[in-house]
Amino acid sequence: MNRFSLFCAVSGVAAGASSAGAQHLVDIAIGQAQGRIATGVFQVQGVNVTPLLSQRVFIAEFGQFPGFTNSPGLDSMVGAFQPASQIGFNILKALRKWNGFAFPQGSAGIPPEQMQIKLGPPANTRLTPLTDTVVTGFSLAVSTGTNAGEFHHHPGFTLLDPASDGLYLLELQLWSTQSGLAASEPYWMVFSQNATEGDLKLAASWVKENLWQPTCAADLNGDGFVDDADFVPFVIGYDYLLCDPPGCPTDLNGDWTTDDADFSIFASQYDRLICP
Ligand SMILES: [Ca+2]
Ligand SMILES: [Ca+2]
Repeated sequence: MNRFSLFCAVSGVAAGASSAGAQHLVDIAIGQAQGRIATGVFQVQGVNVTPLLSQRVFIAEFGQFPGFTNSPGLDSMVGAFQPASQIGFNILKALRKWNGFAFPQGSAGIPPEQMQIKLGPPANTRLTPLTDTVVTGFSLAVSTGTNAGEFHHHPGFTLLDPASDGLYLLELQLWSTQSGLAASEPYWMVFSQNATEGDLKLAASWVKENLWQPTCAADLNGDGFVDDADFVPFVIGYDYLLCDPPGCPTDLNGDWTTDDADFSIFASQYDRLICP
């Protein structure tokens, strides 16, 4: 790729992307892709913000209050969903605790502590199960009026006693009451309770490699193809180099930077065009 084509790719972004609106850059971006809800992150593209719906592992840190956080929240672009429809979540598995090497997936890896997810009235409270069973979560409304079609909420996550320091893993899924819109693929949130940033990143990379196992990570907008629409955000991530919370779709090999190693992966998937 020569510098001229890089310049064209980047300068085309500002003209083509939609208005930034009021999205929270640190939130989990959600939208529709290939007939289902998809998760990702927001990327700054010039003066605009665009969701990259191709991230399924997110990091979070307790501590707004002890054992509590409501960040990242869930946010979409205006018009992303049917106004007044509801989007809810499911807890897909029991909580897991990092053992320094892995989040063990057997029952032995389930800690005695549970995590609470809550927003609004008491009925909107759920606890992680103590076995690997699905817990149907509560749902929240997609906006009407000025920001019609935007979904932006911040459920609170509380680690209950006997909470201890370390890293916890939550496996979730989103669903919608919008006709014809299928539930999301599973996504994962890795929570730090006084863990180091290095350990948090190590654990999140483990989840990507062992649980998510993406087969077409270079499809950054989640449309099933790896083409020029993905090259534009890849170049922006490459120029920026670093990854920010809650995740980094352009870091294709999970080392928390976007560099030449990721470009090699991107190029090989770009040549293939269609995701497997
Ligand atoms: Ca794509
Ligand atoms: Ca990388």
